[in-house]
Amino acid sequence: MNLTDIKDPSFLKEMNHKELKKLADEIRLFLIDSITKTGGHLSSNLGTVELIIALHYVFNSPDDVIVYDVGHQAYTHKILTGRAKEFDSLRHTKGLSGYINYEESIHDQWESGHAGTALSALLGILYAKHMKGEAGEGIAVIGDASITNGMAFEALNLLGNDHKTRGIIILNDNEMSISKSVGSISKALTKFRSMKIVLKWKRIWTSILPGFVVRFLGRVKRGLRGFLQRQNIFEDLGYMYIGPIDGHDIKGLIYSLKRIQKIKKSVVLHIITEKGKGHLEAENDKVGTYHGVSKPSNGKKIGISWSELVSINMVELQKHVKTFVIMPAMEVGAQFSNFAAQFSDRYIDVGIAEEHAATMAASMAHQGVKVFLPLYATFAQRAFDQILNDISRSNHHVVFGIDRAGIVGEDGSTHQGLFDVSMFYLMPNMVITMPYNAKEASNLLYYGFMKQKSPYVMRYPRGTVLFDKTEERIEFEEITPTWTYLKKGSKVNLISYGPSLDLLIQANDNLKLDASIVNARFIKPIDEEMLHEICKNNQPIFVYEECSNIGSLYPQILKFMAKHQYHNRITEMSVTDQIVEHGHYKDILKILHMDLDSVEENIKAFLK
Ligand SMILES: Cc1ncc(C[n+]2csc(CCOP(=O)(O)OP(=O)(O)O)c2C)c(N)n1
Repeated sequence: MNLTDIKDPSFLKEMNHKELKKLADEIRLFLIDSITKTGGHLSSNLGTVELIIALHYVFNSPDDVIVYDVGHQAYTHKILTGRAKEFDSLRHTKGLSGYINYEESIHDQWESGHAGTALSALLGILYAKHMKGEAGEGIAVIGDASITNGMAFEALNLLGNDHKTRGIIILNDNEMSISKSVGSISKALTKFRSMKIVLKWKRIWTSILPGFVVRFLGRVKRGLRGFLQRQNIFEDLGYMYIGPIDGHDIKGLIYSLKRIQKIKKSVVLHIITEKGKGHLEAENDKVGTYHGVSKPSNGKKIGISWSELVSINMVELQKHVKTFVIMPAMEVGAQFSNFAAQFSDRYIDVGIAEEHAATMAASMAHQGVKVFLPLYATFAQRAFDQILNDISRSNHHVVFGIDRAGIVGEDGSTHQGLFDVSMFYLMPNMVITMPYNAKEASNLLYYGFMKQKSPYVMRYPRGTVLFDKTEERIEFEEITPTWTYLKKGSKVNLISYGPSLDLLIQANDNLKLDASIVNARFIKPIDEEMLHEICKNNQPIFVYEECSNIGSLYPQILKFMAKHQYHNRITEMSVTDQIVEHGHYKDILKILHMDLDSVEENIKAFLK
């Protein structure tokens, strides 16, 4: 069938199992073809095709609400709810979002992007339905890694004990987070999976053995299932546990979901799926390379990612000081596999557990261990309290690598790294830095570990940085916690930090400004000495920050000027109290009026 003709999922109800299976094959081919062109979450979506078809076949969305944890595995849901024709714009500026998106469809009823929220959302939906007197089921799809999240357990704890509220949890178990799932819950799930072998053999027994033997083996199977279920954490928490079943068998999925419709209790349906199914490399990927793929680029990649640069530095740093790395589930994105392999005794992947990671880091620091905690800026938000209470309040020397700081591009509003400066700024004792280039990254990291005694943040963006790893060597130099001039001029002071400084350098060159360009690499605390020097020269001040300006550097400079009665003209460019959608980095800068043209226009207007 032509997938682009689909308007809503009602057509599925008329299809038989064979036709549904054919549809699954077509969707899978469509996904592979389209994601490899646009980029996007490949493996997770290839693993959920049959499940989502079965869910929309059995239930009636939007009256029955289907919630997807993270929302990165829901492309089939997008196709079945009429969005196939927009897939060529997936993750592009003003195009289809890569996640569940309220604006796109009435069938999208829970946006998240961050892992572990689906079960709390499910409870919210069920309680709201009850209060509004609305009929309809609530179904949450959650992966085996996301269900280990603290938040997921907080919701599991409540729903299982709530006998008036009935929710359906589909545990989509592919043994993978982005990389391999970690921890004892993952191990326990592996134990349930052994049931799958029993289930697989059933079809063979029934075809070759006499009836009385089949009946006997059926009893053994039920006994075995009963035994495993009794030992099952979900049963203990008050759920009916069903499974594990093959998550690629549409007929079996429909059978189980229909059975579940008749059960009054909250249910956990455990399905086994294969991440990347139908794409050979993605199926065999045990590292996580195919979890999300980028669109092919024809331009030559210049430099390496900031993540890789930091990871190379951390390896090199071990020659000077032993550090421990706590990694919350982002080994591949943070490019730490090499560190993990070389220093397995100084490294732990703690899973999707940012809050746990922060508190664990605090307690290791309290024991005198030097700890590195890499967090994507957006996921650091999850651990706000732990960072504030356990690290900042107690002044523990934890070094944070805040990755994907700034506009992240294609992942969009749930993933933008625009709030970390504000978040860390308000925390006492916290030092916040951002390197302009590769050399400065080495030095700031070295400073953070060797000179600093307080919690210390080095933030870096998603893009690339000039560094030739085949030619260049990492060398650490001692630096002072001060700002630097990239250039001294006499007409205006342009202040920024990180790679954004390049925009100011270009604007200065293009406009022939004769500006002083100030690298505020220590965002907190500010370099008061240099600020006095800058303010005393009586020239105007222009501040550029690729983050929310609420509680960022600019207001600190204003406070400093007010305190010391400086009256220089001053203005800024930054992200102002708003949500920033997905799209190409450069497009988003333009939309926000923060691109080079806008910088030049603003500076010209300011200096008139
Ligand atoms: C709070 C938070 N931390 C980290 C991530 C990054 N992340 C996105 S998907 C994912 C793995 C999810 O694994 P699982 O739940 O098993 O689903 P699968 O992709 O395997 O289907 C991670 C770690 C996130 N989205 N949210």
